Amino acid sequence: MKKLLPLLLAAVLAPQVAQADVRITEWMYSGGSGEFVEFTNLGSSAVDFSGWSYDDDSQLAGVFDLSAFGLVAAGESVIITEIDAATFRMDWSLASSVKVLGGYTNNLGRADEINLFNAGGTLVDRLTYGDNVAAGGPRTQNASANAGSFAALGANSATSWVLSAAGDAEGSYVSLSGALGNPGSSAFAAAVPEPESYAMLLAGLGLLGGIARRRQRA
Ligand SMILES: [Ca+2]
Ligand SMILES: [Ca+2]
Ligand SMILES: [Ca+2]
Repeated sequence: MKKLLPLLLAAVLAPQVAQADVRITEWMYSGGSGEFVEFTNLGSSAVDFSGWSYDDDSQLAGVFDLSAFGLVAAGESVIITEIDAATFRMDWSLASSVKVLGGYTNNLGRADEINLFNAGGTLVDRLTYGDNVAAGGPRTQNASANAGSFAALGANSATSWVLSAAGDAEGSYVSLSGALGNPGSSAFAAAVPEPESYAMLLAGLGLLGGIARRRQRA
């Protein structure tokens, strides 16, 4: 086990980096010019969205095709919204370079779920929320929500998410239609764990291994 652990970790960590680093980074279920969801590539290399898809709480891969996002650069945030892309960009004063896919019809509700799938149909990230149900989380009506910490990203814990506020770390602002949010960027894109974080993770696992060995001896 002592020798196997580093090999296992290397095998598990290496191939997953490219897709595991794409996260749901913002959502608003109602208000403004229309609901939206933002995905951000928090990794250090581009991710090809060909064949990737989105669905709400029916959890089906392939429902809303995200292929048109193409190659999403490291740190880039992309958006899906129910209205058309041009209207969304105008409302939020976004540059034409910000990738927006409009016209999805899943219609996120007050209690719902955001599911992101890769080309193989494997779930990449999920966020289940509902301020009026057990899942919890903020009510994202006319204000979007952002993960309260880096650890909250990908954790599917809506209660760890916070509403956008003017002057927050995400640079949230009021859209022309009066909604509050920060579509098109994520403050967490600049906070990707560095290699030393992985070293800390490995050290932590080593510590656990040590505890397990001591228990075995006891
Ligand atoms: Ca909605
Ligand atoms: Ca729904
Ligand atoms: Ca954002």
